[in-house]
Amino acid sequence: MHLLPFAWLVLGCVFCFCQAAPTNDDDFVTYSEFQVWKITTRSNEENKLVLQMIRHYGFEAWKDSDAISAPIGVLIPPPFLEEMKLKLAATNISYEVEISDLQTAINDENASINVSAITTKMAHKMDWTSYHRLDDIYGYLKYLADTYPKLVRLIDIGTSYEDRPLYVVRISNSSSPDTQPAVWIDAGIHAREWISPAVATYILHQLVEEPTNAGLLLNVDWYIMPIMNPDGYEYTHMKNRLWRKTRSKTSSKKCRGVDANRNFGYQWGGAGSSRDPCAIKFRGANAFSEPETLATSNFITEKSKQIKLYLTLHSFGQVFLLPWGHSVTYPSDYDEMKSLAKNAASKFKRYKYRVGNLAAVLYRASGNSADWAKSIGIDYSYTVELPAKDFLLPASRILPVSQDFFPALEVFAAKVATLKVTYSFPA
Ligand code: 0X9
Ligand code: ZN
Repeated sequence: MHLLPFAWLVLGCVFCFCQAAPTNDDDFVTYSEFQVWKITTRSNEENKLVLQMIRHYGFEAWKDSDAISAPIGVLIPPPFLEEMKLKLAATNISYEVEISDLQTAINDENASINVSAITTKMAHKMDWTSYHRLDDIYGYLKYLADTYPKLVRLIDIGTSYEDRPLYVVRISNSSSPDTQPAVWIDAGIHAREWISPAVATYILHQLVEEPTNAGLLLNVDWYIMPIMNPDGYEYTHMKNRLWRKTRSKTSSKKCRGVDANRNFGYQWGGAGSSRDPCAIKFRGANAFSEPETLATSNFITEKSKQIKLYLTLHSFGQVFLLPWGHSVTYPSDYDEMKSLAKNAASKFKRYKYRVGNLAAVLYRASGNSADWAKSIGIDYSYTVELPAKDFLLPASRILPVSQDFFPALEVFAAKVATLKVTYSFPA
């Protein structure tokens, strides 16, 4: 059943910072006539007023920055469009309609599908001109491991809530892998941020299949997990394009899923996370309640002497975020972390990124993965918000975004290659 716009009225709390929640979780969610507005406030008072309205109606804010000057993106269901227009006009607050019909934008996003690979029995179906389903992505990982056995190992680190495998790809040209310093990259923690797994698989492709990048493998191992939340990812393809969380059952019968980026076990439960299972930033019943975050953290912990740099890919915002995210405080080596990120960001030609502390630049996010990685002693830990205007990004932008991002890895690899692996020998 497609939920018609008027059904949102009947459902009562529609968007209450909650994930769009159809009555039946198997329903396809349409965003027909939903709009995304960019509201710009000019003073503290205006900012407060807008945030109050968002809270009052239970709308979802797309990037609710703490900074007053930052425009607030708001997802507005059709029944509230007129009322919001009038309210903003009455208070003289300006806004732009960024997306006038969200479902059309969703339909257009991934319009081009890779027909050639489907019809011509290629070894894999991966390309970077469309967003792919999980099977294609996992098929590509297997293809890489089969085709380049000396370089690539596919590591199954566990299973998701719905029993899908969780894969990490190790790339190493060392005769004794696991002894070199390593870079970790993960993507797809948030299901709807499709550009993130797309960039992660592009990175895999470049590191493994492009001989001119061999220098990046000198003295450095790579661990890449292109999809940390495969259940959520599939759900965004099949049912609800804007799903963010995992798909686990919660204490609430009507609301599923945990925000995996609030579920890591460092400062879990603090500011910027919610105890409400229906909230979009639901932290889970306890730290690492999700099989996805638990398996990932176990794997990283096991390799924590080797992994020197943790990079987690999100969208959107064009920013490198540094710990801590749980509060506006800074690790003692913040300046060192920041200067490396600035160097990396200086490689970007097309899209300019900001570099800064997560809580200061954006908002607080207790239980996020990058804070946790830093807390277990990984020297460099970054959250990257890739470029996009919002959570949708036309597939034609996958390549430009990926190509622009890739050179940053040279800076990271060069630094990591100079760091020593600290072994803990058994007594
Ligand atoms: O809220 C989040 O989890 C991130 N933004 S997003 O729009 N991609 O959801 C920002 C915080 C992430 N911070 C770290 N992982 N350090
Ligand atoms: Zn995210």
